[in-house]
Amino acid sequence: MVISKILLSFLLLAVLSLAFPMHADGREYTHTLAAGSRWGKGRSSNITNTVNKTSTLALELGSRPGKCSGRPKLYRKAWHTLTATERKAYIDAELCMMKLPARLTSINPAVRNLFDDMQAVHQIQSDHIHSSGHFLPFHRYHMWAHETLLREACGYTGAQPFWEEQQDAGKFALSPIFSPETGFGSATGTGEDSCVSDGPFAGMMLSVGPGYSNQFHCLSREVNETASLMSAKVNVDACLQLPTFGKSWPCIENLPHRGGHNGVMGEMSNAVSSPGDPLFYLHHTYIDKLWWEWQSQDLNSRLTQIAGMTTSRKPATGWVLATLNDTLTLHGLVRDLRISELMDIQSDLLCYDYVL
Ligand SMILES: [Cu+2]
Repeated sequence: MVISKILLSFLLLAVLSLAFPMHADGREYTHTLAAGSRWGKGRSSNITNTVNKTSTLALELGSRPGKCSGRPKLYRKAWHTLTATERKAYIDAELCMMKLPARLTSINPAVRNLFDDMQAVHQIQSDHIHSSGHFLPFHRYHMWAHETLLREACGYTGAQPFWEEQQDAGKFALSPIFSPETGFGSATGTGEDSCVSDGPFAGMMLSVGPGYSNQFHCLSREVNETASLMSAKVNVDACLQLPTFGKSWPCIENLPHRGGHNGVMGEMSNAVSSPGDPLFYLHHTYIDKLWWEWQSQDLNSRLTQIAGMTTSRKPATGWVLATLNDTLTLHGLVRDLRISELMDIQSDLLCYDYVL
């Protein structure tokens, strides 16, 4: 059993490294889908010898007393467990975000609405929020802001759902998340550009992206099951068993994180402009859950563990180590936060939890 898991893991990594060669600078941004802009950057070689423990995470997750006082905690659930009514409420709130006026035309004149604002704040910071110590904290912050805006600006009363990707690995196209009736529509779009053509986002056009550009283009998807295998449980387990943030974060970023992005392809595979696909928020909430599962194994030490640098490339002035004191910004969509304020999802500020 253990041996076969290890073999499977080696096999997966071998297949995937062939399918997704790493780029020297980690990412490549081109304007054609075929040419890629896929998530790259590999530091995955250190994970293959750690798959021999079974997960005991479920026992350790859950509420801690005395936290989140004064208001009800939000329980984030997997999309496939939501009722049809809950799914509709979430999609309706997302559509509402797309109708609210933009706030950040000063940082990107292409934004048309609040949904675009959320894409623009990711686009403009893409270079330092990926392949850096800020990767997991920034995206936790971005997901929390999304949830907060859905609730405060659009009257949504639920929590931010996530996509439990490991159970769909290798068969993304069959996931209920792509249902045209109760999900996000088209696993693979139509036409030369693979434009999403059914479901609530059928015909959706984006004005931010692709990549760092701002060109009117359709929301595209083109599920790739070779890439979606990167989201396999064996990889997730391997990442969660790594002993330090400095080891676990790159593993999460390189395997399940890339699996979700490149498995969906289209806009999702663009490292810079991927929040143009509403699915982005369910994907990154899942990635946030994985980080929390890792933290939950030893909260005493892991609520304060950070590692890596503040950027993905060496600045002219030299590398800077990421610290808990670093401030992250969403350009005023919600207030700036220090990484230390983002470490505990059960704090009074964040106040959410994951339902397994
Ligand atoms: Cu990102």
